[in-house]
Amino acid sequence: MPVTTDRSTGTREFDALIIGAGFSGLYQLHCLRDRLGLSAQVLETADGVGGTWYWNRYPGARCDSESHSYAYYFSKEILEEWEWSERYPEQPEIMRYLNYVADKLDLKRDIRFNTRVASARYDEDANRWRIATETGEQYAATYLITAVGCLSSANIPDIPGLDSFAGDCYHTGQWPHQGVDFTGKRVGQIGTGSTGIQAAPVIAAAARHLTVFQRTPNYSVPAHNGPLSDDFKRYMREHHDEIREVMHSTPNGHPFRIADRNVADVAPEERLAIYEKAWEIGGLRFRAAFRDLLLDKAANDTAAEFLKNKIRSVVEDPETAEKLANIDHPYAAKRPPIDTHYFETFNRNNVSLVDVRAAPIERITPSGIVTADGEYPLDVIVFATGFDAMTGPLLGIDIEGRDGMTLKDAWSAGPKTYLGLAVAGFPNMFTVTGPGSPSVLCNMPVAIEQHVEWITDCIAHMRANGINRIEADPEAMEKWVAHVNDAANATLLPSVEHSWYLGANVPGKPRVFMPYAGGMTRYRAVCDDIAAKGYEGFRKSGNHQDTGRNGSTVGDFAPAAAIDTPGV
Ligand code: NA7
Repeated sequence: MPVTTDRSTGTREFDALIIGAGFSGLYQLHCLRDRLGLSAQVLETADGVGGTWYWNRYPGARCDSESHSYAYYFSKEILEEWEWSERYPEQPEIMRYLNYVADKLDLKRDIRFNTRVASARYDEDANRWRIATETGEQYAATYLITAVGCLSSANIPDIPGLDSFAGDCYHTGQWPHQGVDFTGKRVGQIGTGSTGIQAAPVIAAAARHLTVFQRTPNYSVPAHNGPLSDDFKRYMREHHDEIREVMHSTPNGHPFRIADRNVADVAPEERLAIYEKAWEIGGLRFRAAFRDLLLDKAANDTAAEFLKNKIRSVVEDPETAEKLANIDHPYAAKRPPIDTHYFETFNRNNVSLVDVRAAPIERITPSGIVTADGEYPLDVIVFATGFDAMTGPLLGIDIEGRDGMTLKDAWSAGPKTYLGLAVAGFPNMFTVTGPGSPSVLCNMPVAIEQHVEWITDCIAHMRANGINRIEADPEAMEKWVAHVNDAANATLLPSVEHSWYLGANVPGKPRVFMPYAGGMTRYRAVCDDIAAKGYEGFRKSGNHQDTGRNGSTVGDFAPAAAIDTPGV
């Protein structure tokens, strides 16, 4: 409920407005409304909760984090009540989970669905954020929290002739709710990232024919998904605290530790045995086999070679196998996919692979896709072409801070944030899992809980200390941006040319390594330290006695050399 509604303007006034009703928006609403007692409202484009998972309903959509770690850990009751059915949660099960949480915490009454935020403008005189929706509704609040997700802005390549296609076109991140019937259809799938690798086997099983258009070949490790045993479910129920402890003490927020050994520490036969075991276990755990896989190219080469040999051993046609295994980036330097029978799919006689790096896509016609090698007739095109990641959802809203500065202008050379949480010139605005934070390099719920709790504590601190305005100091922000760059450059991550971590998948997007690669444990410690020092590196104003240091006295962050294992 709004605190008040201004009768003359119809503006609904709140303490806090939250944009987005996914994992982060739901928890942020709970914290601000139920813990701090603020009037808070979530504005959400969709007609239900779920965020990224609401839209990503494509065939095979499943989380790559293991289900027992893909959950809120703030509530023992929720942990004890909810039971996942499989090792990796499928999209419909995640939707059931988020609806269960929203209902249990009675959140939906404070979420306005079917409401897309068009603009947010900071009114300095009133120290209020003024928000307008696409339908012209007006809102105002002291605090603005963006919970818009990192991968929610679909990227559809601008291929000539796209509009002329006579069949159906779908982007995996905007999938129709009624599903798509592929029976008897010739389907073309563009893209072989995590999404395409999940979707291809499921589409192939339903379609008359599937043509996969591959630009960059990709590694993938079997997920080994399956139902969870009763023993494992019992283990989960009885060991929440230990599981949380592992997730909070590893750089990537997953429920497993990264091995404390380098590739060079073991003999070649032992190394092979370790990789074989990791392949048998499957999933993202493979990359935890050695601690230096993302730090040392020679170490990475051993994993890359192992994985390429696996492709060759699975795919029967040698020419297809070579196209799939012709990978030129280090393993896990792009987001490493995990799969259920992806490479096996190319052994089906209704599946073919087209190398569009060798023969690029030239245009789309009414009847199919034309590459330099000729036309591929199609009834359906599936774009598994990814997202305008991290900045896309934020820049999709016209956000204007102090002195008329827009976020678009502030980020014209790439995103700049302090801790991925705040931007100089945008007071009282907090960006959950924003660029410059571990976000997509971490198991997302762990990153989300840390951010939401930090923001909640910060707002509580402001209210307890008479601070009515908090804003990142420009110098502290520049230091953080430099540290984010150093952290990335200490790893192999920025070495990949076509990577959405760098924004390279979107034409014209500035190439800046966006997530923080220094690891979640280190990041959490930095955030806690800054809060303990009275929100060091932030400018605060109000009727307060500032116990912390205002402005730019913030010290240097840990040097890049200290970054041992990146949080990927
Ligand atoms: P990704 O990982 O960005 O993958 C997109 C794929 O689409 C990738 O193979 C791209 O090739 C390909 N692509 C994009 N544009 C084109 C054009 N114009 N022509 C041919 N191929 C193209 O997105 P996903 O949805 O798979 O995964 C996103 C994240 O969601 C994932 O990392 C998880 O965190 C969950 P490229 O590699 O650019 O050559």
